[in-house]
Amino acid sequence: MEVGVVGKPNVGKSTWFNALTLLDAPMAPYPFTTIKPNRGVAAVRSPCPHVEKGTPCTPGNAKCVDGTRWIPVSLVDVPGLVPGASTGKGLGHQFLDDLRSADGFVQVVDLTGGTDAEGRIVPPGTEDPAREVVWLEAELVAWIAEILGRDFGRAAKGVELEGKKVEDLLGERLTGLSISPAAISAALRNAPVDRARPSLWSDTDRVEMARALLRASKPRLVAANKCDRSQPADVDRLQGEVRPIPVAPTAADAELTLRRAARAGLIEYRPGDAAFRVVDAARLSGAQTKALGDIQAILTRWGGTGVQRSLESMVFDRLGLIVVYPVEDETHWTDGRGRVLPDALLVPAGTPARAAAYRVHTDLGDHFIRAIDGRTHRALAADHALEPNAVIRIVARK
Ligand SMILES: Nc1nc2c(ncn2[C@@H]2O[C@H](COP(=O)(O)OP(=O)(O)OP(=O)(O)O)[C@@H](O)[C@H]2O)c(=O)[nH]1
Ligand SMILES: [Mg+2]
Repeated sequence: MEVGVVGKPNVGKSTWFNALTLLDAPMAPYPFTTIKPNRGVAAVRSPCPHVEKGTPCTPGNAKCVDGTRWIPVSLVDVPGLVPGASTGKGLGHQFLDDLRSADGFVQVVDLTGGTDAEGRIVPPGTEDPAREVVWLEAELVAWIAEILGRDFGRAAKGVELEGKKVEDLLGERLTGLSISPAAISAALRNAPVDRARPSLWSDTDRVEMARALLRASKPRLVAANKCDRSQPADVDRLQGEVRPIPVAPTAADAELTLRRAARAGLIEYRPGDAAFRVVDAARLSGAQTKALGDIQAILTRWGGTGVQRSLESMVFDRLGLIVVYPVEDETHWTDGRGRVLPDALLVPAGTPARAAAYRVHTDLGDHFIRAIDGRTHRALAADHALEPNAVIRIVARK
């Protein structure tokens, strides 16, 4: 599972990425600071079941802090896209291929309207961030249309002659793009194209198909960044214009400062919170005290920096993922070595028990007999849809 961070140059993509991963991807107030993709691991919060059990947990992949699990999520931050990237403008769109494995996109926009389409600084309010959401979609669509191939019609002719389905050809062409067969079928239903005769599709049809594929397979969320220099009304206006894509205000710069200050031991701050505590005011310089004071005002005005929340909204609401905890002992919620709730997995809501078993190990999926619910101790069949925060033991043939 991976989330792609996209948008035009100089809007704060790398800052948003660094704030969530605490990495040091280069950031600067001019376009094309990022020239090759940055990959890193962020985390989303979920209540840990150890609290209801009353036993401390022994986390493996996802640390637990005060009853909250931090579940890892991969991010990829790419160079800025400009209108016309698909025809080679800016850095072109060759790096879009680094987004192939992304399951969804967070588009960072400059809510202040203070950067032009190429990422140059302009007076606030000059640009309309809603416009970049529209053209960025067009660029992503052009990218997918290119992957479908200009020879799609010719290839489809062969498929028709062999009596095969267009789904098969689409699946083949889209390999490695993290698009499920279900999403391909949904896109085919929604695209205004003649499903029976793909060999007759025009270039426009191919682009419409690409648009339907993007919409069916890659959930998006707009991070309205630099909200520290904007008003809540700006968020409402943007939301009104880009519906149904949700908009979340973010102050990435403030979040990055807080996380680095917390790492340096200067403050206590839990990402997502609307406040922090200075550990020792005497250790702060005058400039640091002033900067933190300004940031506290942002937190108070916006209820937090919004960065952690925007990622969680992407993961839980848009990608529809839930957390499940596989264990080997359904009474004590332990693995074979006695570790309590060692693993937390992110899976799509509605994942059947057997599919979750596959996520743990191929053998467990292949030899699946049943799962056992750690709370009710009831047996769950292979097709039973798991609940959020399920604790399950998987019983498999030896
Ligand atoms: N006011 C304000 N400035 C921000 C915020 N986030 C980022 N910036 C500034 O925006 C500028 C660009 O940030 P980057 O993170 O390099 O932007 P980018 O989108 O990765 O840029 P490219 O890699 O060039 O496409 C930097 O000067 C940041 O400090 C924010 O929340 N508020
Ligand atoms: Mg960047």
